Amino acid sequence: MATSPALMRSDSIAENMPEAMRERRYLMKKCFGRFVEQGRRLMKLYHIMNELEKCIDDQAERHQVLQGILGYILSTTQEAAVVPPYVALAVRPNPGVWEFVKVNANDLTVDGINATEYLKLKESIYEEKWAKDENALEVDFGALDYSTPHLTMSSSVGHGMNFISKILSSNLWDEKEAAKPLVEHLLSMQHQDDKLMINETLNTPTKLQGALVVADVFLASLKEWGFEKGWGDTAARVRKTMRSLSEVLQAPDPVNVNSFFGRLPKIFNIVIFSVHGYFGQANVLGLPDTGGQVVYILDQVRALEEELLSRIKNQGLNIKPQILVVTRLIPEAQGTKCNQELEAIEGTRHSNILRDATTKVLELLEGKPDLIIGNYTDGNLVASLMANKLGVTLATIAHALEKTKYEDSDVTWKEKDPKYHFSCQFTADIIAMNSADFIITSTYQEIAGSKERPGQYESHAAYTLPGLYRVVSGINVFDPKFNIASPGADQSVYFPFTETQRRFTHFHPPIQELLYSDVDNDEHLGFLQDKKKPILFSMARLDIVKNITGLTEWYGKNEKLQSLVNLVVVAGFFDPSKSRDREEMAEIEKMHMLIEKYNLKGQFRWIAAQTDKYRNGELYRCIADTQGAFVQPALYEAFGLTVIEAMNCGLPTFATNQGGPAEIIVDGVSGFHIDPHNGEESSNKIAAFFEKCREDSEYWNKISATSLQRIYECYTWKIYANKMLNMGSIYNFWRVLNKEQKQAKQRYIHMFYNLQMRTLVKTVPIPRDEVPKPTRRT
Ligand code: UDP
Ligand code: LCN
Repeated sequence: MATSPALMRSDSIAENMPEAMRERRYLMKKCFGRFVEQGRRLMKLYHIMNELEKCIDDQAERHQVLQGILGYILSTTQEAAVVPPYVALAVRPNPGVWEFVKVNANDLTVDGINATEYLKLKESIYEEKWAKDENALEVDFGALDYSTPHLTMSSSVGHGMNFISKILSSNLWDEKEAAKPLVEHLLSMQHQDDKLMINETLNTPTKLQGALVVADVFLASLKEWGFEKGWGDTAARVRKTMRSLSEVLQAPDPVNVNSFFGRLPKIFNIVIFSVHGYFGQANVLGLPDTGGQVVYILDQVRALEEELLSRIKNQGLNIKPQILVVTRLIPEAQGTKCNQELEAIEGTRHSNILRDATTKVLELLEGKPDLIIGNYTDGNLVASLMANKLGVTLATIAHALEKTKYEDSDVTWKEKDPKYHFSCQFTADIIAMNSADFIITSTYQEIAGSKERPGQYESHAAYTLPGLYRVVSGINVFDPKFNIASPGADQSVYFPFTETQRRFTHFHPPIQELLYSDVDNDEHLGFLQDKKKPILFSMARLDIVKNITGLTEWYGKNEKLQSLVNLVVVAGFFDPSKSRDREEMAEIEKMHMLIEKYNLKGQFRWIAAQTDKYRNGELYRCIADTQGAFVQPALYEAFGLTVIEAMNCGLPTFATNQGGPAEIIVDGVSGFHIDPHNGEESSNKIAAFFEKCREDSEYWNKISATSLQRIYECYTWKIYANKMLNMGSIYNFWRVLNKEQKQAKQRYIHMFYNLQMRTLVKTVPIPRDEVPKPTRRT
């Protein structure tokens, strides 16, 4: 990892680089000469490092250069646009922080340039004429962010709500009249025709403060003093909410601002859009475009409804909350209920799936929703259109954005558009991000990546689709709209194996059969000779990125691991001819090949994809009974629900260090990280764990317990729902405070949508004209 040798945070690269270049003039001339030698091209960090190695043969000297300022600059360069004699570097010293410089390879002069100039140089590698066109369309969302305060530290990215609480508290503290918008906000609160919180009697901060003092003493006659419903269901709770508001008015601090907004009766009805794939409650997992996202939304609905019911009760209100998940109606539903217009969500009282008719939302809710949540590109786009139309607070979620999945997908969009429709996808994404009042992510890396790798949102800061438009400022990861709210796992299904009373024992016979029977059938293949060994377990879709074949190969190559454990994987199915997905077919064939190659029969069981989550929950626990472990070996994983499902069951977990799991697990404490690109190291690490468990009988229990502790502290739906509703309330006020700027941006988005998006969608064939190949989201 590159550490800055002499550069201070405030130092600019453009200021430091010339002097550093002078000190190594001879070498740098040689290096930059090599960079431009091959003409126009886009170089990535690994190209730069390769060239550097070739230029400086002497290892000691190379080491010295890499340790210095130049080494720091070059190793934090994400890419370089080479347009001889210039080499323009896009340097990323910290997550979310970018600087662009242009070096002349002939005389080594260095100029600081802005994003526009950098993008133009980059475009000229692909479409020079367009790059030089003064009238090429430039999109600049940042120009409309003139009044939004931004976070400054990379480490605080993703904690927007805390930042906003800070701003609100310091604003309220600043001047006497500063509380006026808050009073107006409280005055505007109502549910259908019922007024909530306060009425016109208390229409100034002074009157409200005075009344709060009196009301504290005379709770019985609240209405007389100008207070309405919504303060609490008991005298104690009413008093607490009032004191909380008094504190906000008299001595605001971020904590009491946050807690007061959390108590406000602001959200009753929520609309969630999830348009892609098959959205249903049974028989859908594994169908095109349908994976953890469906699990996420259904669990999210249950958690939000529970939290809403508890809050509404505590607020002393008798209001029925409603959550509607709006999705596509699919006439040929392949044995699912995706052709049913309205379907109640199991485990909820007031939540439904609505298919097809968005106009029905208003009818079903008998009014506007209080919060709209979008999911993924298509869901987010529709959600943003509806939220804008109705003037409702908008949250967006997109656990895996397409842009970062394919290298240079922006500059090479034309060649990939017929298959992937990137132009539409990126346009929809940037519209939704900018429309959103707040953006929810599961992890930090989703927003701002890591020290080495830019985040998914970060990659939308500045990019270009040559020939179409250039985005000079798309989204700023320091915007306080970003919030990390990680999902949980359904704890009525995924609970510790030690809770014997709750266990779904009726599944034990079929699970025994699934794991240990000696015959092959449609559901399982291979057998376990030594039934006493712990089981190393994995479960995922059979996609390349999930790397189940990688895990099988690591196991096949590692005799030590084979001697310690059996391997059981749940993934896809066995007959490649039944798959509609070319990638999956190849993975199925590879699995069969690996079983033969490493002669895995007798210690390896391949189970076909499972659809019953209750049985899956018990399956994780049965694996824990064997003192086994779960492995998530993905080449990249946005979040990784299986990781937290396994941990919830008390199963020690090894998970990829590429993506979300690297944040979920604290390596060596609450589980282990593995490097999917280094199978030998990873399988040795797993083997070492099982060896240690043999030596120390308490070690397995210790890791099991710390995994659970980690889950309870950070990854539960209760934490998520609480955060989500607090955000809904606080960002609702924030958008009122920033009304003018919001409106200006909305007008800009409206124009962009009408002039660009609507034209672009016409280029996308409707699905029935296409080959039935799903667009992978994950
Ligand atoms: N899953 C399942 N059966 C399978 C494979 C996976 O029920 O054969 C479930 C798994 O329990 C989890 C979800 O599908 O709830 C996968 O979510 P994850 O976030 O791990 O990956 P995604 O598929 O969304 O990429
Ligand atoms: C999408 C993914 O790729 C997974 O990593 C997540 O766990 C899933 O959605 C649910 O958020």
